[in-house]
Amino acid sequence: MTLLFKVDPARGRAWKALFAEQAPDIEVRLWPEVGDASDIRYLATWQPPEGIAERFPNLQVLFATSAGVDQFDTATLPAWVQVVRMLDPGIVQGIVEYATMAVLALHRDLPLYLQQQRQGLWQEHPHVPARRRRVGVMGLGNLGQAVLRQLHGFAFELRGWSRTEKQIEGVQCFAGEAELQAFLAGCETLICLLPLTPDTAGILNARLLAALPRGACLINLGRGGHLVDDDLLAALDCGQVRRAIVDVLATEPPGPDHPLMVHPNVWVTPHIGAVTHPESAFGVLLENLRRHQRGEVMEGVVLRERGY
Ligand code: NDP
Ligand code: OXD
Repeated sequence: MTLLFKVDPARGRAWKALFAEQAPDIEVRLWPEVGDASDIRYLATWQPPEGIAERFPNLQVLFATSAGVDQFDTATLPAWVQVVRMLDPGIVQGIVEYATMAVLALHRDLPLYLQQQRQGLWQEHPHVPARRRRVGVMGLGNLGQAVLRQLHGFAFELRGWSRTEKQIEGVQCFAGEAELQAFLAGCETLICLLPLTPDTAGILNARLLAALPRGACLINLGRGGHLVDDDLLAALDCGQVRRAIVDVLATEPPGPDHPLMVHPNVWVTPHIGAVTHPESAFGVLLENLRRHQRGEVMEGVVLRERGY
């Protein structure tokens, strides 16, 4: 049972050490030292190599080391290869921290106060209590729901949107295209935590932004492919969107003069919303390997026809 990691060298060494210590029966190899490629049953990676099917004829499971799997072209994989996304509790923690930081920064007008400080200005603005701020989350999966649980503690008025109907305590839930406009109409701060699929590509566009209350804020933690950059820039420039915080861009890294990088009302971070740490992710990966070895269903299996 050989598991190949194609990850950065430091993380690769950490994964290998964890397996050697806690699951020595699983042989771990680190890319590019593949050895006999026909031994490889499991591949764990963020960026897959070209031609997986031809290169690893006995591959059974492709484990993403990320929660998102849009970087994999599943159409090129044989039908028997299962694709599994990463359900690392460390990723959940990272996204909850980032989303909370971003929502609170916008709620407490931090960008404005920092700008004032640079201008030497000591000026207070009216304070709106959290219970009168409406925050919405697109994507009510592992991450979206964890973010809502945390925000519930601050008493924000919460709503969420997903493909299928949900019931979440303290959250007004909306589902599907038919309820999207009604959902958006109550999002003064909108957080995108959707997976990138053919259905969600470009979803953060002019039509969607126009459906938000005037002066709303956007936080994109999903993928750069969700956002139509020019539509956001136009919405910022006309005041429909007040501020945006984006952790992901369609092309990463962007050039230093990317219009979102230089816009005064946009904060950009370099895709650091969450980072997979071998220490926190090891338990879930090992449990899935054991499940697969026992012929059981693994956690986080991607449904190819759904794209997530
Ligand atoms: P999940 O698969 O657990 O949840 C996805 C959610 O999106 C589900 O609620 C699903 O609806 C909803 N959804 C999918 N397609 C649609 C659609 N067409 N219309 C409406 N809702 C839809 O994913 P996670 O929560 O684990 O992760 C979400 C994404 O977050 C990842 O795919 C990745 O892109 C991004 N991410 C970003 C990180 C960063 O560092 N910035 C880190 C980690 C993840 P339903 O429940 O009905 O199926
Ligand atoms: C992920 C990410 O999907 O880091 O895990 O973006």
